[in-house]
Amino acid sequence: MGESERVRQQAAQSLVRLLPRIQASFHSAGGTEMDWNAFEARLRREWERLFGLLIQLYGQQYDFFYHLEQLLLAAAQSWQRRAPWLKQIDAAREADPEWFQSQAMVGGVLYVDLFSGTLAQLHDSIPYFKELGLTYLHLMPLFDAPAGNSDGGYAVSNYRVVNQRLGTMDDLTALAQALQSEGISLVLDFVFNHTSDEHPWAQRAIAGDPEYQEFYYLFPDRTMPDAYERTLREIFPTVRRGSFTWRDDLQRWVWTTFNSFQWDLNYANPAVFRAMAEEMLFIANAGVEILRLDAVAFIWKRLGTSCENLPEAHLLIQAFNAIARIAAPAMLFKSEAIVHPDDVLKYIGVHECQLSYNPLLMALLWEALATREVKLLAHSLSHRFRLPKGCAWVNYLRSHDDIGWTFDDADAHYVWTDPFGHRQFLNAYYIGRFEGTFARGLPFQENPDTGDARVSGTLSSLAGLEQALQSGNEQLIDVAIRRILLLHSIILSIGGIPLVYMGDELGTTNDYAFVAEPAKADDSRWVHRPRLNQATLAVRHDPSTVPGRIFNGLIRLIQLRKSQPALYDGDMDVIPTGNAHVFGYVRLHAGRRLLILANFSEHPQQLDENTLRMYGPGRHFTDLISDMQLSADHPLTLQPYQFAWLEAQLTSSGG
Ligand code: OTU
Repeated sequence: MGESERVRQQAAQSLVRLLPRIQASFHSAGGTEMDWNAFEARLRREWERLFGLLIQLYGQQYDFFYHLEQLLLAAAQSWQRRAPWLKQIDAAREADPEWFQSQAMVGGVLYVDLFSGTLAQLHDSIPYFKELGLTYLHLMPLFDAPAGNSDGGYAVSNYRVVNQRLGTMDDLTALAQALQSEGISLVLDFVFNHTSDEHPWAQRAIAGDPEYQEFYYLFPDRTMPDAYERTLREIFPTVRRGSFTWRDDLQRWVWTTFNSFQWDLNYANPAVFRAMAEEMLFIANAGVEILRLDAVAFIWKRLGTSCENLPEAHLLIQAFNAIARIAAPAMLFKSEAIVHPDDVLKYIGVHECQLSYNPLLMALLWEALATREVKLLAHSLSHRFRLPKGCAWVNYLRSHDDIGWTFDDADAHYVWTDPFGHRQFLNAYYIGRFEGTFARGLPFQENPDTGDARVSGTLSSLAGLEQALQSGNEQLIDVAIRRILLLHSIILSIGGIPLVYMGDELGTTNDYAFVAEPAKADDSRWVHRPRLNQATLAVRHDPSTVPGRIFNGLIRLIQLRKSQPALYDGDMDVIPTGNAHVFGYVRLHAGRRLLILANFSEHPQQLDENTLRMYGPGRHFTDLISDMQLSADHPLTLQPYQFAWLEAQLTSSGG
């Protein structure tokens, strides 16, 4: 009998043993027959997979079966408590598992406090979200977190309590339901690599409870930290060197990959996996349809490795995925892996994360904007964009984080670019240390030893609007607005869910006031997390204003996206445009085809008529952006930063 056959038998036997106990507890807690049947069917469907994953991770533990049983009891209980409106969504999503592939999908992301104040006040903005066409809304971390610096909420002190400044759990659920009834899916974070040092688990560890000390990585002296650090990358070197923090109250070193108050969880301990699975299901039941898995790369550690992207990290996420399928089936995972593109891909799959940020596209769009050349963008995407069926990219231009240059070195060499020098250039360009740059940004986490750095700044400031507004030069302002719309035109058409960082739709520039707040001063990412500006919001319909020009341009693009069946799903082919400054690709779905072209330079660019003919057999196109007809009998001229969405007319009217 082979190993996998043995595991299959073991899985079947343990299910026979566990099911009656789970069922009895389900019914004694008031669960109905119908609900149990639905649960049991999904459990049976996912069981072998879940069991196989957990036995790989934790099979050596003497109390493996105890944890397994507790996990299933918790899953059943969570399902039993799941609200009827969520069970309806479960059914709808299971019947249409590709719902998120629709071209109608458009995402937005915001901080509740900076945008509206509280969760209750956010209801008033639903008409605005609908005006923008949003169907997906990511609210930045909103659970209980330390006062003062909490890494923007990424240090969670309690996954079941909303930060009291923002409201309550009831407010959150009410909002989720209100959004859902307007066709907007709620997206929240699962910050599962670490908790804050104020989380009850950390507090019990500090109080000396050995059970909870095992929830984290604690070391009595430098022996192990030194051994690990030989192969670790420093993530927040300006916070503190290395990845460990000495705690006087514990007399221990604590593993802290990020800030010193963010304690990495020890997933080698099955109790941690089980506890976090329960927290995950609790969050799911607040009405979350897409769960953003934060910092996925770091969740498993092994001595002598970088402790990033280890195989066990994937097993863990897949196990969480199986549990979600069983007890909160509507909920999808979105991977936040801002790492090498090969590693980004490994988190994406229907059994792992159905969605993923696309950090490569993000970084290379800025790269092309700085160089005015699309060779690295075109080459990289030509072989790195395709995803497995049932999965999708979340395409973004900016997030609440920094920009890092996570392209592949070999891709750079392929287009005759030195990757190290190029990253230095890009950093200099976007933090304003390069002569003639249009960008205004700040460095983030500059590492004095390696010379590494990342970039902070809002979309508009990095695209030249801040500098242009300061100069008062109308032509520069116009060019900056063109850059902003050009970038958006790509995330809205390239395939996947476009994600708008709220504020970008109004041309929000950097806010340097964060340096006056002690809790923010040391983290330059706050420069691009500004408060919603009511004055710009008020003029958004006035086409004579800068916010109005950006807003109207963007709304038009969003509406156009939604009307184009060719933009369904993520099938995308990069094409050779024959012009170093023009990025081009074809979108194809259900017999509908769009040829998308984008000029990344401030000079007019031409496209040869022969290139056009290859994509329009009838030789006639309509540009959906400008509403102009064009013919492939002549070369096409694209104005500075112009983009075109060309639909081929199959009937030739000319001759
Ligand atoms: C994430 O980012 C969050 O997006 C950040 O806001 C948090 O500070 C951090 O985790 C800790 O919770 O290092 O600079 O993928 O790039 O996970 C951002 C690797 C980060 C990291 C990413 C992390």
